[in-house]
Amino acid sequence: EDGVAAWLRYGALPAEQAAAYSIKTVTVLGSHDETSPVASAVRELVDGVSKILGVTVSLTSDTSSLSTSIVVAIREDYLAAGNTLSASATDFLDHTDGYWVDPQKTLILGSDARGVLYGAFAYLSQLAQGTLSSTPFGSRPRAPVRWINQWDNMDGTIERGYGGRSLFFEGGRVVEDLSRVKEYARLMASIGLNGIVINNVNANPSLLSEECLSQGVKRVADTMRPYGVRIGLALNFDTPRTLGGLETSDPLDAGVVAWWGETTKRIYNHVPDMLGFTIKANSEGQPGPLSYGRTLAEGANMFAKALAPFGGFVFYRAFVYDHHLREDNPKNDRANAAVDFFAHLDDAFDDNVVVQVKFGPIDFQVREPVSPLLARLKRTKAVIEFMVAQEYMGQQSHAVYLAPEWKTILDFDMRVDGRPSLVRDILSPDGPFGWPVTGYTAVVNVGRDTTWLGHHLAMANLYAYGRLAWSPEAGARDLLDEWTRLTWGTDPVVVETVGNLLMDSWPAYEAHSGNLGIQTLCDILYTHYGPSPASQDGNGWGQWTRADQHGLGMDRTVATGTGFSGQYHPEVASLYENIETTPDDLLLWFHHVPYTHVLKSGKTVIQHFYDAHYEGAATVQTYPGRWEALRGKVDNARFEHVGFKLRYQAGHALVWRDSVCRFYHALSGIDDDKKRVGHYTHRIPLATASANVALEGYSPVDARLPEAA
Ligand code: BDP
Repeated sequence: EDGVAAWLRYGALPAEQAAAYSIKTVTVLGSHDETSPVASAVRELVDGVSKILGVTVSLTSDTSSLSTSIVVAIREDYLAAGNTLSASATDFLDHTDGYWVDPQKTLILGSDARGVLYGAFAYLSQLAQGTLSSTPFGSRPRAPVRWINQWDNMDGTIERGYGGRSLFFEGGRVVEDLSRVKEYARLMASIGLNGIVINNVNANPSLLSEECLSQGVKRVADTMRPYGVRIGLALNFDTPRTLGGLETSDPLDAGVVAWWGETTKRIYNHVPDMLGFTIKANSEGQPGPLSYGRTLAEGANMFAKALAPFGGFVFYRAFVYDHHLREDNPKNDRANAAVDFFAHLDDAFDDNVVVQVKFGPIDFQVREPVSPLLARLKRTKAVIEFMVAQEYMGQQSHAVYLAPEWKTILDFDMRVDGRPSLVRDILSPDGPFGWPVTGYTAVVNVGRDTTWLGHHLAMANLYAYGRLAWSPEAGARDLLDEWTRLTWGTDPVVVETVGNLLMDSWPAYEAHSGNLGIQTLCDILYTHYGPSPASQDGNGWGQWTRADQHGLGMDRTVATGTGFSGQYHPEVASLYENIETTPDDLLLWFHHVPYTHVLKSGKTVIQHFYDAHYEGAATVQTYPGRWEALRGKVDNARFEHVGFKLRYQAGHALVWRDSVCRFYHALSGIDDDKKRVGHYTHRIPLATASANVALEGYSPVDARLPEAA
């Protein structure tokens, strides 16, 4: 198997289990054209049930043999045919996108067309996992916004993409063959995702050319619509100047306002159900309203007004910060930026503006506290931004299952006004702020590789993201087991092995890449990949570990530091302000301490650093052996692909361990109690290594570090 089918491979059930079903046909009530999600649901059921049960299932309009048919309907059509609904079914069917499945009657109902499709996928998922019982079940999403942000460039590259070239673009235009885009829409719908912004937030204005819109963007929207997936576009703030030939892009300039009005109308001509725009402005060198002396709200509202007649929304990213070093201002802290820039504008945004907030205050690090902005906007709606792309977490060369990290964010209580305010409740219309439009976005970097993400195991992250956006209270392990059964088969050994390995993976990555809240100690200046603790300080992009020979960590307290902890509501603020109550895993995020500071575990910070790096790397060392247990239990092609990646990861974890330990050993001058640092167990010094493969066109160079050469 090559992986393209991902979790929709519909593996056959063992014959004795399949024999328990007598399904022969699919029947639809009501009439639906080919582009309706109901038609997609039917196609999916015909294909999926046939493969899972090893029988030929077909679509029928004959209603005389309903006992062997799956009946599919939108609630209205079901009622119009003289049926009634139980109260429990109504609970789910009263909500947009909700569904109700009665396996005994093989009945799948949706509150709307999309709900029918979600119900069909839920039924197929349980059927394929072998977990379907006769008990009826229903579900409905906690939030209306369940989106993806692709960072695809029009030249076909993907910013932070590690799974091949773009599915959407090549050579400055939308690709001709959109078959993978259709497959992507199927995958999205199967986990409840309903929107996608198809281009990079560092946006190319030429996307808005008439040719690109009419020949390309429209086709993408048409391809994804039958799966209930609507598209949005990321815009470049300066487009009126760079594409429109105007002299300015000032959001209060009448000509600029008119230009965006016209442009928006042009887009809706081609894509009448477009979601809206995602804007990255005044961020990392991108122009924005501040460049014209206007407020961020004035900038956002300009787009909002252009979109309002069409019912569209502006997703305005809160990722606004100054990336220049301000050594003269010790309180300058990138973590403060989102609240500093946005909180005071809470009353200033139009109703169809949604602020898009990265989950942590910095940038998708291996550990971050929740962005305080999520509890500081009240009138203004917000969505959270996660990242399925593992930009800072091994970039899909490493297997790192991210759902446990996302759960630490979603389950966190922000204590707004002293009351329970879990992040996952804030991100729901029935939450404390009652935002009618809120929910989830994630940066996803699927590409043309048959693995989608470059690593078969990385797909667990995409799966879990979609399922959490629908049901944020779901458990990370439960979602993982579902994904494994669907992707690798239902053999309990497979489910157990994959599950245990991936549940170890985020803690292990944190342990060997930057623990105690110091964040991912990767090369911070561009690649964001391998270890580079030295690059963290002395630049404006960095996260400032503030490490010197005495200690490390960033003092973000109100009393003596950058004041960041004061951005939270009082109970959370005092938790982090006080070193005694700050959890160890965020200690160095909030406090600067000597290397000899004693943790709650009784260990010093530096010894914990050494131990965690060795333990984390040791865990990763076990992955190839654990994976080996699956030989013959999963298909060979995917088995080998993952095995290769895990062996690479095991090696790279040692590079991480040694690089970070050696750096802090040299800086602190404090020895490892266990005398490991500097001894590089399991590593073969380059000087003694001999090549066992002939590499044509390469010649050896002396790559030893200067002191060793
Ligand atoms: C950073 C990425 C950069 C993105 C930026 C963003 O390194 O490539 O453009 O985020 O979110 O993490 O805009």
